[in-house]
Amino acid sequence: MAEKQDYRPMWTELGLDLEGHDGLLKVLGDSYSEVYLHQENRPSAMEYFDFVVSEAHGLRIKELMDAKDEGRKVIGTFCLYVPEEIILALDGISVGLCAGAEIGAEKAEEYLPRNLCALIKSFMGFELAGLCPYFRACDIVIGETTCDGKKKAYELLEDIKETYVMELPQKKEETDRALWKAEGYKFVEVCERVTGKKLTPDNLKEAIRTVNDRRRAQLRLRDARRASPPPISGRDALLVNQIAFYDNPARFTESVNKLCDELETRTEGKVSPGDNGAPRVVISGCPMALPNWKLPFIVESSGADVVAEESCVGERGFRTLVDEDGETLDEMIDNLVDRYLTIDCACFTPNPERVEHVLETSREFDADGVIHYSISFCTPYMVEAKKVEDALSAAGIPLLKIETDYSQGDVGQLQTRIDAFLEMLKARHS
Ligand code: BJ8
Repeated sequence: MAEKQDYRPMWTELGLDLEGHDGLLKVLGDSYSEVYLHQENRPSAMEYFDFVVSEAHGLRIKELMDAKDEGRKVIGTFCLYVPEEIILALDGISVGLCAGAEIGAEKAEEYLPRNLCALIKSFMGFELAGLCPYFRACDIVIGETTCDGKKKAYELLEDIKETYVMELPQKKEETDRALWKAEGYKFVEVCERVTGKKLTPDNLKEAIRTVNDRRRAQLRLRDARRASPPPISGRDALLVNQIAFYDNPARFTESVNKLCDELETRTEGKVSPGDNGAPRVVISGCPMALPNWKLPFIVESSGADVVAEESCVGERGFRTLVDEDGETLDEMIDNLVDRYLTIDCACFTPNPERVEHVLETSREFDADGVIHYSISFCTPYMVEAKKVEDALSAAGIPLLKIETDYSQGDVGQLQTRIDAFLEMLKARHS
């Protein structure tokens, strides 16, 4: 294996706080080892994803910096609604900037209220504390008018980095679709300005195919988890879907397909990292950005299998593909608009599709129960949990509602509640 490179000069150039960053890498390494590397019977193809995580702040950032040296632009995003195809078509590199760790929260709280969603505090804190090389590598960041916390945080981000905010409608009627299409065109203009390239039917068509291929690979991974016992742990599948936001799309797709080849063989031999007959759990709700592994780790360490995530880092992110039949730019933009409006974030009202999707996913994966996961202070998901609860209750599927943040302070309490929930699921079986 090649000798590990010294990335410190690159981090210095990016203006990172080297001491704090060393601390972050140490905490992440320890946590990764506990959550991932101690699993038994993992698919060997997870080796690629272990490598990506180990080089997330090293080799991947170097790739971004090398691409920038060649004149390409890096565009940061925080939400599934930002159409990545347009960035790719213009030879830009899209990176997800949502963060899932508590480190940096103290710095964030100098600017933001304490009682704010941990995801927002985390991405702000990572940047403000000089810990996020992705943020520093970006030429522009793209926000969106989803929840209030994010909207207002983008106003603060503008002081640090060029920020453009897409106006996302809150409903899905004809006028909202027209607004979203106009926003799509405005986004094209912004990306053309930043990249210095022109959107054409050819480059957009290719980008649509590239991103669809990635979604198809993620769908294949999703389908592999329907097996009983599942051939891969929920936390490994989550990790793969977290990495989708950072990795080179074509390389990622190839690696996921390779993993799926192995999973399909494992399924035939009933090889699984979990126990045969373990309760099957779907996690539904807020996204879990890297390195937020807290909940699936507790659930799986308690003897259950997490078989699906009804979340943006999960089903919601790849459920639907963009129609590849468009020929003119306008047809392709229409196809993008239609696909992106199928995303069922709780920021929309009304949002019956999401409730339907939780039910469908639970049935399709033969789930014994659902854990509804809200990040504390995330009003849209916390409120929508009631609709999810009612629908599941009518279908006879047990639900556990969890509200938590990125701290480890409530792990004991979560463990107790999850143990009790899993005991109840097991009792229903016997
Ligand atoms: S499409 S879920 S990525 S907005 S958890 S910051 S909603 S208070 S992340 Fe999201 Fe796009 Fe929707 Fe997905 Fe606000 Fe809630 Fe925090 Fe959230």
